[in-house]
Order: sequence, then structure tokens, then C-alpha cells
Amino acid sequence: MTYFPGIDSIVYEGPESDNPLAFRFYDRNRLIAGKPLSEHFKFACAYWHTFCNSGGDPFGAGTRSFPWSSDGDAISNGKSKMDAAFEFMSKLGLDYFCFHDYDLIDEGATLVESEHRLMAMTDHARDLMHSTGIKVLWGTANLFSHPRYMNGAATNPDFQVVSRAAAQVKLALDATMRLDGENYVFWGGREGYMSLLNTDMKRELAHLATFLHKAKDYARNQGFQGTFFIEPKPCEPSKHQYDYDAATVIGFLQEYGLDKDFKLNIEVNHATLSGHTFQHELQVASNAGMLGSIDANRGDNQNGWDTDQFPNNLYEITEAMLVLLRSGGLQGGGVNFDAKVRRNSTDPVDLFHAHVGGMDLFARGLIAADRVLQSSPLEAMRSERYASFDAGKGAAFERGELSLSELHAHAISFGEPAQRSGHQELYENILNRQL
Ligand code: XUL
Ligand code: CO
Repeated sequence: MTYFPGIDSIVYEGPESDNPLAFRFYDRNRLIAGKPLSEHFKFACAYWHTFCNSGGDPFGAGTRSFPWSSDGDAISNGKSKMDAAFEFMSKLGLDYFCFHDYDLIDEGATLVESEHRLMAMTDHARDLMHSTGIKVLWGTANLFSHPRYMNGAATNPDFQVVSRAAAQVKLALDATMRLDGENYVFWGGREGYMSLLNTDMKRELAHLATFLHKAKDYARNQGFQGTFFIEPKPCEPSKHQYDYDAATVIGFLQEYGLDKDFKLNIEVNHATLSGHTFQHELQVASNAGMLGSIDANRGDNQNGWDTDQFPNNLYEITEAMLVLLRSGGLQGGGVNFDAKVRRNSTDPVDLFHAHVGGMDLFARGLIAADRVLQSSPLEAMRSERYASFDAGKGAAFERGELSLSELHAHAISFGEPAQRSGHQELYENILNRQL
């Protein structure tokens, strides 16, 4: 059975190709900084957007009909969706996918039934993974859609809901481990509050930390060696989400002793919603040695919500790839297209166009960033700005050896520092020239 007839395997044809279903930049074996592009990115498909989202929005129904059957029971529906998913990923050359537990199959009426369903789906996935070579970048639990989580999951004021969420995470971890998932994600969509008036924030944060510790301990005891990622986002659906941005999450992980096992999954549109750039969030994570993974997408400059559009901004992605190359790559994760085609993009081929564009964009950005680092003066100019710390008193300051009084004495002997331009426009031009 073919779900995407008329679409062949998508291959690299080079920048001159006029075939819309070909890569112009993503040559998976091309070496950049000593590593093939496919390894830099570990591109992943987001199961939820691509195979579950029929295009509904708060104002209207779904617009897309899927080419697989949904007339059978939950397990047979889940299997045909999964067969289509693997055909899609194979044709695109996507090496990985990411999933929520109930993307794979509808939640059952009870936890026991859900576990049974997840076992059936992971059996099926194992077969397909074996025959295609496609792997799991990360799994996660959907702790935000069901009404029981309306007041939060791990941070719910009711212990019974917290424990119900923990049970669900156990099943999602089991499913991820059965599929040899390389990582596991926590995105806390409802871990936050709608009003501080009814919220004990300190207590909720402590509950969240305990919850994460117990999940981590369980998985480690089962032999899971992957990384746990927290995915920051400032709001939506909560008015305020506790995992607001990278800096907030890093502080939380350090405060509660989770920083050895957890790293960050940085999403473009979440970064911009929190008032930062994507590259800023990557840099903050990288500074802490916690740049784990990326959720690729983009927002809309005129909208203040999470539009999850496919990425297409070369300048933004090239700046991001500079951060990535400087920090030696992602720690354990990859680039997951947490993005959806627009509601009026209703043909199956639109899903292919979207991913081809995203993969090509990241490849192009990485190649350009590598050129900036290797054959432009940018790195040397940036280092030169800090040259006064490389020797003498500046180096002593960096080592923490100068007291405030010694700094005072130095300033008096040196006199007024000369003005030194930051040359921002020149840096911008250098980057632009490599695009
Ligand atoms: C929501 C979001 C999620 C997470 C996984 O904004 O990004 O899809 O990536 O739960
Ligand atoms: Co995401």
C-alpha cells in the first residue's frame, strides 16, 4: 500500500535544480567541520504535526484528510498511520522522529488499556524501524491535552492528578526505551499558572523537581542512558509557564540538582515568544554546557503566538548555526521539525515541500556559518575585541587575581580608555556576504 503515490525518494540535486521535490543544499554526506550534514542535524519529523494535525484552529474545523484509514479500531488506525509515517520519512530521508505517547495511538479509557495500546504500537514501530533504519530522537508524554491536566500535571495542586501524570510518564518512558529512543523530552505546557491568586508557586516548583527526579531515577534504573531535555516556553497554554526561557530552566535545574541529567531543547518560536532571539537561547544553553536539541520552526513577526511555521529565515538560521558550530554541536539531540503546514496547505505534497524547505534551510545556514568561521575575518575580529584580557593585567583579572583596589590603581595609572567601535554593521555585512 502506498500512501503518497507519485512522490519518489527525495534526493540532493544541487543549487541549480528546478525540481521542487529535491534538495538544493542538504547533501547528507557533505562534510562540514569534519562531520556529515546528516550527523550535524539528525533531522526528525514531529509525529504530532505531520500525522495527527488535520488543520483545525479555534475558528474552524480541520481541512486536511489523511491518506490512511481511520475507520478501524484504535490499533489498526494507529498502525496504518504509522505505515504512512514511515513511508513519508523514508521518502524524505528523515533519519529520526519524535512523538508524544498519544500521537502514536489514541489514549485508552484506562491506564491499563493505554499501556496495552502503546505496547502494540511500539511492537509495530520496532518492525518498521528495523526495516527502514529510522530511529527515535525523543519521546515524550502529552500532559496537556486531557482535561484532567487543566490545572497542571506535575504541578497540579491535586496529588491524585500528579500521580496520574507520573503514571503516564512511566508509560511514555517505557515506550521510548522500547524504541531505543535517544532522548526524552519534558515540555511543561500546563506546568505554570493562570493566576497567582490561587497558586503556591514555591510548592509547585518543588513538586516539579521531585517529579523530574523520580522520572529520571526510574529511567536510569531501567538502563536508559539518553539525555532528558526540558523545552522552555514562556506561556501558551498557561498564562505563565515555569520553564519560561533557557536561563530560567538552567537556574531551576541547578537549584534542584538536575543539571547532570537534563539539558535543553530550544525551540525557535518559543525563544521569540519569550522576547529573545533563537540564537540567544542557543547561546545561553551552550554557555551552561546544556545545548541538547532543537525544535525547528518559526513565528510570525506580526503575531504574538506560537504559529509553528516551517523555518525559512536564512539570516536567523545562519546566526543560530554559528552558535551551534562554536559549541561543537548538539549534545545528544538533533533538529526536530516542530512545525505545521498552514491550514490551507491541504495537499499531502505540501508536507513534503515544507520539510524539504526546512532541511535545505538548515543545511544552507550551516554551510554559510562554516564559511563565516573558516574564511571570513569575523572570528578574528571578535577575539581581537577581547585581546586586552589575553595578557598582563587583563589576564590577571580573568583569573580573579585583582582586587577592587588594584583595579582602581590600574585605572588611575592607565587614564581614560580610548574609544573602540563595536563595528556592528561590518559584522552584519560579513555575515550577509556568506549567505
Ligand atoms: C508546544 C511544543 C510541544 C513540544 C513537545 O509548543 O513545542 O510540541 O515540543 O511536547
Ligand atoms: Co516543541
